[in-house]
Amino acid sequence: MAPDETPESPSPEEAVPLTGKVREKLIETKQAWAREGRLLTGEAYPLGGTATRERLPPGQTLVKDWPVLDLGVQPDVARDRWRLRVEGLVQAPLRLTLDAFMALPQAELVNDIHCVTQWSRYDNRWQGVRARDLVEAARVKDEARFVAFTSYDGYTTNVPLAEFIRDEVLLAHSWEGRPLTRQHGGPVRVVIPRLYFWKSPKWVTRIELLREDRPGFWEVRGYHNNGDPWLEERYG
Ligand SMILES: Nc1nc2c(c(=O)[nH]1)N[C@H]1C(S)=C(S)[C@@H](COP(=O)(O)O)O[C@H]1N2
Ligand SMILES: [Mo]
Repeated sequence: MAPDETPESPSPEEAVPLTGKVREKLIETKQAWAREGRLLTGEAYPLGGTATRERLPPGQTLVKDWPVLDLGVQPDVARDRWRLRVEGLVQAPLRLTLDAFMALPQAELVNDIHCVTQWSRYDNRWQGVRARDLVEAARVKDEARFVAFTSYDGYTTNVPLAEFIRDEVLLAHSWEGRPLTRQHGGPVRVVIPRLYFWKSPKWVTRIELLREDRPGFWEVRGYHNNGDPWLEERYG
């Protein structure tokens, strides 16, 4: 996709179609693995991610490089056309340009990431805006309980609001001091390190605060709705 073809940030009424040629075969394979329970070790740590002292979740292998995983479509989102909407159950909906986003309080965080396909990568240094600060700026309403994300490739995922506003959750624009590359979700991606990495949308454009949960792309294809790596919540 050429830079001037940045898709419009979708409006809430629109269902976002998956853009371009997604890798149907890959999606089918992953769905089949979910049905069969592949990759499960059966050795979940009973306390789960918020309390365990184990750094590496069960069944995971450490990698030094950083694999790229997505549906095979990497939208080319021009920096001046990127928009982030925060809407739904909020008193002050946001529609931010990248400049406005960069003007929010900035944070630098180091954390580990864990992909459901069994790789983990330690000590990723991100720069960006804390999810909590963003949610506060939008003045979330009391009845909001869940968050749904939409990305420029049409990908969706979901988390409880309580997971999203944890200290270590970030909307990252940079990694190791450099702007996040397109393949890893630039200009801006979400990073939710305590959950499997499919819960961390790349090329994010919309964050909706909801009363009821709304399962996303992989969640409706057999992946676990919560996705705690220490509980081995791969499939659900
Ligand atoms: N928009 C979007 N975000 C996405 C995905 C995707 O296909 N589209 N894939 C998810 C999955 S399954 C993983 S493991 C991580 C991979 O991120 P990476 O390519 O930066 O390693 O992104 C997640 N976020
Ligand atoms: Mo993944």
